[in-house]
Amino acid sequence: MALPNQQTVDYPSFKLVLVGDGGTGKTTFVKRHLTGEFEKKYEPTIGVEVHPLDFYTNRGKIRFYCWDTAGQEKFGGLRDGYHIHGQCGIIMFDVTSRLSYKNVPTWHRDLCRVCENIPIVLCGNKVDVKNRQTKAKQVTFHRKKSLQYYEVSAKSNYNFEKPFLYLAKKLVGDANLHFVESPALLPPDVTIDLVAQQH
Ligand SMILES: Nc1nc2c(ncn2[C@@H]2O[C@H](COP(=O)(O)OP(=O)(O)OP(=O)(O)O)[C@@H](O)[C@H]2O)c(=O)[nH]1
Ligand SMILES: [Mg+2]
Repeated sequence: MALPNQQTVDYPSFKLVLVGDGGTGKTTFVKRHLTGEFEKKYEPTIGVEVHPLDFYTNRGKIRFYCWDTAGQEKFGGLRDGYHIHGQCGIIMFDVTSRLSYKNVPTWHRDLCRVCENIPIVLCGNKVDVKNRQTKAKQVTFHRKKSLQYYEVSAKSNYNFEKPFLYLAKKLVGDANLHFVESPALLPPDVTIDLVAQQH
């Protein structure tokens, strides 16, 4: 059964699976793209929410069907069942929660078990927070597994397009692909002071 937001489109579309611990900011990140809003309240995702995210590139429009899955075990629903036919992935952790980084290998293993050889981006979210627990140089998992790593902040919009651009390049097979028009965003909630960040 096709849901209204899953109707097929006449431009390339890809299923993107978004995983990571509960509270790392997956839903917030998706909502930023969809509506430009920043959700301050934490409401755990139950099961999965699927959202189409469109991007304009120099080679035309592309769509990611973003499967925003539940990080909390008790709300996991079908879990691995949501990974089926995934064409790319984002694994998100929270740089203010050491545990969420520690759990990255498990999310990676579970995703790769179902989707072999898909491009995956590791995202360390909430880099706007001054007291981070996982510093950039402590993030090494992606090197062993040849994933791309980006530091992001759904709150400040920092690097918010980077994961999508990386995946789009891989999926389309064009390293020169670029986005031509940014989706409208509300002004960021905070301005990020990168110099003050301890990397
Ligand atoms: N400071 C800061 N807070 C953020 C950022 N992104 C998300 N948050 C907050 O983190 C909390 C959790 O966000 P969610 O997006 O609901 O987390 P989730 O990963 O979808 O969690 P589950 O659905 O349970 O898996 C919310 O209170 C957000 O406001 C960020 O970049 N910076
Ligand atoms: Mg969520």
